[in-house]
Amino acid sequence: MNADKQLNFPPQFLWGCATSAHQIEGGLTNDWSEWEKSERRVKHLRQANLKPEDFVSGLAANSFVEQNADIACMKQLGLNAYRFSVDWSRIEPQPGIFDETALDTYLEFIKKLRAGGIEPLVTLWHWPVPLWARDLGGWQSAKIIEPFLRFTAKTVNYLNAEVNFWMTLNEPTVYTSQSYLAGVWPPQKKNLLAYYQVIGNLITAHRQAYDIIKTIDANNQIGIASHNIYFEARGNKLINRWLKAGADWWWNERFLNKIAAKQDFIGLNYYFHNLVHYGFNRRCDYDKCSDMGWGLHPEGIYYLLKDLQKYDKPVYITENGLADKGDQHRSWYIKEVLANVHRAIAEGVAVKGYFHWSLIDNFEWSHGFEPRFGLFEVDYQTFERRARPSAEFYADICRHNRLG
Ligand code: IFM
Repeated sequence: MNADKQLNFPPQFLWGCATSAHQIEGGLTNDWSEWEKSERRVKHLRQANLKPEDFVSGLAANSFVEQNADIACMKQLGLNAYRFSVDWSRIEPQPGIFDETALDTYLEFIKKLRAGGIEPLVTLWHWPVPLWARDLGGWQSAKIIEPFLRFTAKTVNYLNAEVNFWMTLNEPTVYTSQSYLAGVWPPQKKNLLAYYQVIGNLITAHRQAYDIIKTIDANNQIGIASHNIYFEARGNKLINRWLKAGADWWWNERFLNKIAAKQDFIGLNYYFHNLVHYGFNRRCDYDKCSDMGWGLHPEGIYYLLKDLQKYDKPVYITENGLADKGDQHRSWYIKEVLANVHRAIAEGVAVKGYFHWSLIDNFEWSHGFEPRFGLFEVDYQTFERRARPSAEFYADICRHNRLG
């Protein structure tokens, strides 16, 4: 793919960045914040010779307070869109009791975005749940659905005048496999039945939330963020093509198919390529790797976008990025990914926006603060944001709606 010539993007293309509440806001009390400090977690980290305090989200990037600093970063980049999530535990700290001060803070933030010409995309659930919802059984229990819908209705009604794009769920397949199959994330289960129960409850929650959000305002555009992996059949061998087809169905399509009638757009989060053979290969034997050892394979996004054409819906790339503290590969990766996005658009895929993960450094879940995904570096002592060189590279693209 030749990314060196000038490539123009369609008019009204959304150029954004993405973040999530638990990873940047700070000061949250939810199932994740409790788990970060739990005996089991602390013991595990100590056994691995790691300092448990480096893995507690705490004040994170203090973004709930540092709204203006984050908006200044967006303006420096020339963004016209921003994807972020609200935190359920902050909005509904007790069942049925809503904190309107928290909602007002989100509303004020969104109004500032709008005043700066930045379109908000609001994610309702990006993984943590309130402690009282955890105690109902979390997403494993169907009892969580009604409270989730209540929270959805309250939040959407409150913010609706300023928001057109809603995302109900972030990466349901990642959450479910990490939390209920691999046992890595809270509640650390390794249980196939629980896994299926959670998937089922998330599907129901999305479908019903879709109807609620549409009833509040028929113009609302609603989707989820789907974490799709580019599975490539090694050597294009028949057996590997079968394996690929199975993996595509299991990981990329199953959830999207179940909610196909209840989504106005598809949100694609792209990070991984996987060379499929008798095993599944995600090792870092690529030319370039992120600080997390994830192989960088920009072409994968082209194939995933082509695959999404069958849904006949607009596509927003709601996340794509890398941990790269030294900013060695970020500009190259953005350039190559966008050249591949452009190629898909030229071949008819209705891609309407790109959101880089992430605006600023953030708390990377079980990996703590070490992975640095930000176009802006965060000093966790002072909360100062400092542009990495790739921020200027991305800004040039956003300002001109053009690569090169
Ligand atoms: O940080 C995460 C985000 O919360 C969900 N998508 C992948 C990102 C990088 O791992």
